[in-house]
Amino acid sequence: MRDETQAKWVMGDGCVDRRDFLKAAAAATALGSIAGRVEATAIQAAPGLSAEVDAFLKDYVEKWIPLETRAGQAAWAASTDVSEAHTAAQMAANQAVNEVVGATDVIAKVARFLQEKDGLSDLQLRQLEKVRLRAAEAPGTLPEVVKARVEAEAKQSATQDGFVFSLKKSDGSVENPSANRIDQVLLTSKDLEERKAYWKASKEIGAPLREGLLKLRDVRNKVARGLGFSDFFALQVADYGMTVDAMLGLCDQIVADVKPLYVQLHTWAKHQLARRYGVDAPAGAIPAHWLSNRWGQNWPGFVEGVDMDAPFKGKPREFIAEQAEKFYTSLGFATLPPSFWTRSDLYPADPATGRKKNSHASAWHIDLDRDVRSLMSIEPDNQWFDTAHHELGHIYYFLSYSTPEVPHLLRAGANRAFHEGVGDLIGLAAGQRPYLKQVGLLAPEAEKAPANTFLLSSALEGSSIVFLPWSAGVMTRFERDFYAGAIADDALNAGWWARVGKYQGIAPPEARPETLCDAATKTHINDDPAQYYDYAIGTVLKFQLHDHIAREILKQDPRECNYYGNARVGDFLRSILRLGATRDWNAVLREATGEGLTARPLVAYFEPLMEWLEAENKGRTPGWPETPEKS
Ligand code: X8Z
Ligand code: ZN
Repeated sequence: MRDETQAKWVMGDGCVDRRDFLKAAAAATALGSIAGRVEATAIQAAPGLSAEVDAFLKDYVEKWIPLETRAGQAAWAASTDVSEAHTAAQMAANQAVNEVVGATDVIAKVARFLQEKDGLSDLQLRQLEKVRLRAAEAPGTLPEVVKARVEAEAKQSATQDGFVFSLKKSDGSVENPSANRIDQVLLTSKDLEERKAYWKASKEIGAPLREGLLKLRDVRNKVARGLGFSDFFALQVADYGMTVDAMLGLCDQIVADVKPLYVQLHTWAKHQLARRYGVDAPAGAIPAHWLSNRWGQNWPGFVEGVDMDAPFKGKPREFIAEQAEKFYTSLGFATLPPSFWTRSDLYPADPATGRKKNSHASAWHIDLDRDVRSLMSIEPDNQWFDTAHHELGHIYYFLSYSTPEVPHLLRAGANRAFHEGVGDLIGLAAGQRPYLKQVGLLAPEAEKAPANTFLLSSALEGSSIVFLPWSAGVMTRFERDFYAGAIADDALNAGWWARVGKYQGIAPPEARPETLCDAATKTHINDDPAQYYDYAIGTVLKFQLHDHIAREILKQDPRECNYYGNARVGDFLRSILRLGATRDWNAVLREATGEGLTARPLVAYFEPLMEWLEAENKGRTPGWPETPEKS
């Protein structure tokens, strides 16, 4: 989720880093940069501490919300209409909010409250933890560094969102393809030369982003270290109340859990594509330009003879988002506020106007209340159908916890992965055959296709099996190593492709020069940094919640079920969403499903596919050589 206000606002108990924070706050005090409150602090709970904390939180929220709202509005303008003026306004608005949330007296008070914490309620502690993590993003103890971060982030976004792809065609003409157009060619073209040209064009954006990313790494790390985090990656992970090692362990486990199936899919896909392109299947890795996604993060459009886009052709462009809303309202959610429809930016910018906008889908909670918006570039096809359900999941989450019961500071997901998982879950539900058939969106061939064919496309597309080595492996490991300083500045592409090769078994079509930066072609690396494991965990959660809904609520087969119109499914979801971040996420998950986080339902969902793939792959050498990670 690219959400300027909420992305970094997820609760964890953060106990490990809290100690560092106290040390850092005390050190800052000793240096005279915080009015000497920390050392003067009594360790026992002072009488009236709870009232003092309440007064502090009230004052903080009153100052913060209007500024955060203005920053959200400015960021929205900058992302939907790239211009120097909008970038400048975004920087000014972010600077203003940072001055409040990172103020030295906020840092000192929170340190004291968390030290004296006895007698404070869980809800108070959770809010203080949010304040602490937000201050750590912009500590007033390092004003120059915070300012440099604001500037570097706004500039990087402007460079990214204002970039125009360019491609020299064989007839000498130059095409400026949109991101949607590149994706369409990679989805449909059988001409390997054409595919390579579009794939390479999609990577050119890395050149202007490379220097900015290095600068961002340095300022983000400086900011995070200011309050005692080991680096910026550790600060982001702290939102889960987990250490970096625990997060990496969790991600490694996810990769390991899906590896046997991924290897079979990889082998099958490589041979299938070789046949499609009329060439021999290479030994080992799949060439990146063979795949239908710019990063190989999912592999749609594989199952031949089933045109999942056909049911959407010719529909009005409003159809996709309206149909997605209908799914939610059928579960008992309210219709979206009218302002969602008037303020959102849902369709590609008209090239004739010259307006440039961010091309990646996102959901925004501008005022932490009813001003919710989505930025998309919807085309009437199956991928945008899935993405629209994903984005509306964020929107309905925002609306569900924007109630008087949930303090503004806790208007966030149970954790960030919950936020990603919810809309994905509805995307999964809206992709099930019984529902598609009910609403006339099932391609006729898909109706007749054997169950395994449908399961195969579910494993390859969206956020599913193929997505996990990418999200839990490549993205997570690259960003962690990048912020930890384990990837040399002049070896960013080497470091990137070493991880792509290791986890995804994908290789570039030709050597990648270090003047480019293929990692920076992925929007999250620039503007949603060190958080991509959210999507991996969200994927695991999605299957866990889906399994529970199908078996326990609907009493249907998880692979062929229909949530549509079921109020009990809606009640179950709302029981999670309405909590926001007021409860510990592990407890929320256990209470909802009876189990902690587990990939068991995900693996079980695809079990029948394993046998089918093993038979298909008989006689083929599976997998690829896993060269050790180099940077
Ligand atoms: O960025 C997104 C959403 C917006 S929160 C469209 N996703 C990741 C991506 O596109 O890389 C959803 C799945 C993974
Ligand atoms: Zn999302």
